[in-house]
Amino acid sequence: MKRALWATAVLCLSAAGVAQAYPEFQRYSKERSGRSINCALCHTHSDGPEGLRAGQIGSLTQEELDTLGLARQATAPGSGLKSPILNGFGNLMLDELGRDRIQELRQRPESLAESLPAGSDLDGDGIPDGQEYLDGTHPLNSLDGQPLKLFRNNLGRHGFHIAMMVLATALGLYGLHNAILWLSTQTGKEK
Ligand SMILES: [Ca+2]
Repeated sequence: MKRALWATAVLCLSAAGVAQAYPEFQRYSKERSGRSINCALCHTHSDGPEGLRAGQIGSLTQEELDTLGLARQATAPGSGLKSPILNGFGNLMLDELGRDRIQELRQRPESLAESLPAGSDLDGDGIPDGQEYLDGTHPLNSLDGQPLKLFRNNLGRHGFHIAMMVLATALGLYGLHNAILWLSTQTGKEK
């Protein structure tokens, strides 16, 4: 029964031209970075919007389907709508660009990064969302980023703590060295 309802929903959405994903962005990111990128770049489910699993159209409640319909009509930016089949990055694209601009960018996916807000960093790892798209790393996973960039950002953030650890270690070694020297001296006196 649920499968029949899902099939009906997909047919309706397909008729409205809204059931398909936009693979151009995934393809571009994958080709540019050489990394393995799937639909989870923008979608809730890694296999994309069509199916019965969580985050796919077939699993949506009527209320979520209504929200999906509204989100698909968000042609202009700033709608504030959250599509239930998109993740935070997909919904950022929808809210910042609107559907018309996203459709336009499908023809030149290399321009997506510069179209997103330069300061937006959804996972807070210090690498902007647009750059993660170009790098082929996930903009919602703070552990997924180019190692050198993550190292540099972490060093910048935790530089003070790292300096204190190095200082404490150096002082500890200095103290240990002096303690060994003192023990050696004492041992020599006893002989
Ligand atoms: Ca990031």
